[in-house]
Amino acid sequence: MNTDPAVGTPFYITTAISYPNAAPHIGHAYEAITSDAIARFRKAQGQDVRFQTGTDEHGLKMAKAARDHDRDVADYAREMTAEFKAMCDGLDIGYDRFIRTTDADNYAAATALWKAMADNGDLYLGRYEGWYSLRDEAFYDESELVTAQTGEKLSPQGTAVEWTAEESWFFRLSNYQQKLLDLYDSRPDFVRPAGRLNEVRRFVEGGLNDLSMSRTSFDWGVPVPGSDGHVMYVWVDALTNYLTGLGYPDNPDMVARYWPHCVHNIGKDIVRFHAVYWPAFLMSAGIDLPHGIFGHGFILHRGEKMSKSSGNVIDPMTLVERYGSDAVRYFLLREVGFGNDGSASEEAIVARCNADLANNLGNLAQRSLSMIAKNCDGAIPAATSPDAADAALFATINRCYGEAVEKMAGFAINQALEAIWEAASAANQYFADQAPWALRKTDAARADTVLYTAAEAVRRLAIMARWAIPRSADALLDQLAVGAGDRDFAALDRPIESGTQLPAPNGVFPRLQLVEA
Ligand code: ME8
Repeated sequence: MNTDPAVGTPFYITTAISYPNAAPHIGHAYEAITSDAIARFRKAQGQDVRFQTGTDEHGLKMAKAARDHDRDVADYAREMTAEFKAMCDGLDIGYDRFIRTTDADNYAAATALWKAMADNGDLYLGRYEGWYSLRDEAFYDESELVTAQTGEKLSPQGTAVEWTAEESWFFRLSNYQQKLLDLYDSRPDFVRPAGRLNEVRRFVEGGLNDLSMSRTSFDWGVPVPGSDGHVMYVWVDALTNYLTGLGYPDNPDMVARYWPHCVHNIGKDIVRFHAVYWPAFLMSAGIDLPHGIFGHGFILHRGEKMSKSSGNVIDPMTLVERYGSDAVRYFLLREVGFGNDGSASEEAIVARCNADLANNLGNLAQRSLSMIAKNCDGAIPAATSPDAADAALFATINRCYGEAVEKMAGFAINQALEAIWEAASAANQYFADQAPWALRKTDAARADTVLYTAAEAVRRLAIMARWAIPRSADALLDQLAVGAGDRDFAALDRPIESGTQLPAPNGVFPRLQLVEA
């Protein structure tokens, strides 16, 4: 599969922006980690990458959360946003911008987008009467609702809905049905994985109602230009964030550079907003469409949906404190098929990380580097006695690297890691088979060569895995005295030099112990 968007072009990846109505949960962490991993991988490939995440601070849900906490909504949003930022920092999320929808430039961008849609004749004033879900911040058609056992009407996502009647601006979404269907036909990769495109297509084929675009019953939002008392529907200024981050409308060069190569990494529950409403808004405003949308799955707790009422919400920061950021990152990236739902638990994190990090990559690094420290005065030995086993190991590592590149081009993150860990296992097997501790007594030149090969394998593996486990990979590369400019994929072809003096080794991947809650 080709790299998509191609490595030669710029690349822009965005997370959904989170509602900071409550503390971040592991689903938020998962989205930030997967986006960060993709961004880091492509940077390592030499691609010009931009990465944005942030918070979605307007709307009724936030206003209600602040009221429930007896707080001023702007203060509450600021305070809670700090928790999302702290989560990103704790997980080494290397965003270029953390955007808040309350940022002044997002107001300006949402206003510009609104005016462009109005100029195109797509906005009109009317009266909304229908169902609204506060949890989803979504309007639902009567026909979409389901009836709970209690007789209560619920949204298709199972959330409570309330009857809403108020004056509202509308967007002529009904005019975009055919244009959207044409889009899905001409660009089948616009929504991935493919199953999610089918869902979207069915929804659009079922007919589109015009969309209520403003609210009058509260004022926590971006004012509708020229329409006192109306604030924009929260999804308007929320979706706008992606363009705001590129300087829209004042920086057309930046927009032109990144926007056509943008991938929105979002959860499956909000695909409709990104694959239906958003392209329709953009078409209306005369703005190009992003490259596409990736709808990832949900993280479940031991197979169960997380909810505050069940008390099973996983706090990502607790996991980071207990097991470290790379363990949380590695577990989620490796264990969950990107696009599918996945299950998390502390037992599973400990098991996966001990098997792959401590016992595999960590074991190889620890054993080879401590032998170099002890037997070679801490300097990389010379490889004067190479044989077929060394060449075979390097060939395996190269093949696995090629596979990882191919898998990442199609966003198959977990399979890319699988390939890289196949190489790590091969390197461990090589070390065990060659037994340099025994060779030391019989053939010192060959023992040195094996240690050289092992150190070089650790170097390549650390570079190959750095996008997933940046902290540990950098610690390994520090131990190999690899300079900061020699840590991208281009450096894979620049082998470590014999004679390089190494710092004293220390274990990078501690064996994790399950912390009893
Ligand atoms: O939807 N597992 O915000 P949000 C994986 N503000 N991902 C999950 C998840 C889980 N258990 N729970 C939620 C919003 N997510 C809007 C987005 S974008 C212009 C506006 C994902 O805080 C969810 O699918 O409810 C979404 O992509 C993201 O977390 C933020 O969810």
